[in-house]
Amino acid sequence: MSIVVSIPGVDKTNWWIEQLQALMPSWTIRSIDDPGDADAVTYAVVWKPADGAFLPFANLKAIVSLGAGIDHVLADTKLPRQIPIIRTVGTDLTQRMREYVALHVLSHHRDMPTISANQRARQWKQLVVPPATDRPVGVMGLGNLGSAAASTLSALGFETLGWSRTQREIEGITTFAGDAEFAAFLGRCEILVCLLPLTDATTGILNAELFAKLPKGASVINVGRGPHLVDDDLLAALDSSQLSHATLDVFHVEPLPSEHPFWSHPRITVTPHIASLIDAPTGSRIVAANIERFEREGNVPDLADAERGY
Ligand code: NDP
Ligand code: OXD
Repeated sequence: MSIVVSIPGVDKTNWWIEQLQALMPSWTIRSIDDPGDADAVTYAVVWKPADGAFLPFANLKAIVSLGAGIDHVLADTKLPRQIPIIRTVGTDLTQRMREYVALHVLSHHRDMPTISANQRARQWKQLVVPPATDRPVGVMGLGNLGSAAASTLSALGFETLGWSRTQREIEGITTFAGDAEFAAFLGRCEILVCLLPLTDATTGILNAELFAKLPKGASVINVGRGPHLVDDDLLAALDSSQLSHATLDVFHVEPLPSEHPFWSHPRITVTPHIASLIDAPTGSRIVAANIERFEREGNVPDLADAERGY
């Protein structure tokens, strides 16, 4: 009965091993780089595992993604496709995402970037913006995180819209579904939040064509994944003032390379993939509970659908 942990960075790996071991004393929990008896390994707990990371483990029962997204697991070209993938989600993840989305939507809504620039220039300019009730904000992706973010925005008073693959009903949110309703949704979003999973269908979805469908001067917040965004299309849309601002938490390459133009762009806010992180003390409780339940029942509610890609 053994579990391997694979997370970039020795300190983080050790942090998770320590926390998990305390909760699961009957299990042997080791780094994937020093797994001991590979045949005894039945679970792998991972964030951005190396390509082929699972090949040594013939008796894996499940792979645990240390996050809501499973794209980093599916990216493995040698992934044993039949192994179930368990997502790690929970109230902390949802709460942190609610906070991040509220913070940045409010910042766009009240034009904080301009107010901060005015302060640096010692300029007293009173900007008048509409109340939130007259500011339509759209959330792409209405899953665990998107629906929580949308409900938070609605509670703040924003006119809130949401778009998903299949039709969803969420109190206080005007919902749209699928390709057929995408343009109608986009046409109303003055602030657009991307909380989609990364799949073949959503890669590159934040592109020139989409930006052109938003009201002129709209802003974009990408908290999904870096490859949702076509970087050059964003820069062009900001240059032409079709978009006024973007907040980006996720990038094609992370950490964002120091020479990347996003770092110094006056109308881009960069955050280092911190919208909603899972910490080991809380996250390990969710991981341990999921593994123990999977052992007992062969299933957990947080199982991802690898065919669907999320
Ligand atoms: P869920 O799987 O719970 O929800 C995904 C949502 O996206 C669903 O509403 C789904 O539609 C919708 N969706 C999927 N594909 C499409 C499509 N082709 N067209 C329209 N809608 C689509 O995911 P979570 O809410 O838990 O997480 C979403 C993503 O957020 C993660 O995959 C990850 O990439 C990102 N994330 C980022 C973090 C950060 O710190 N920046 C932290 C955590 C997650 P339907 O409802 O019809 O299935
Ligand atoms: C996640 C993330 O997928 O942190 O949970 O990005």
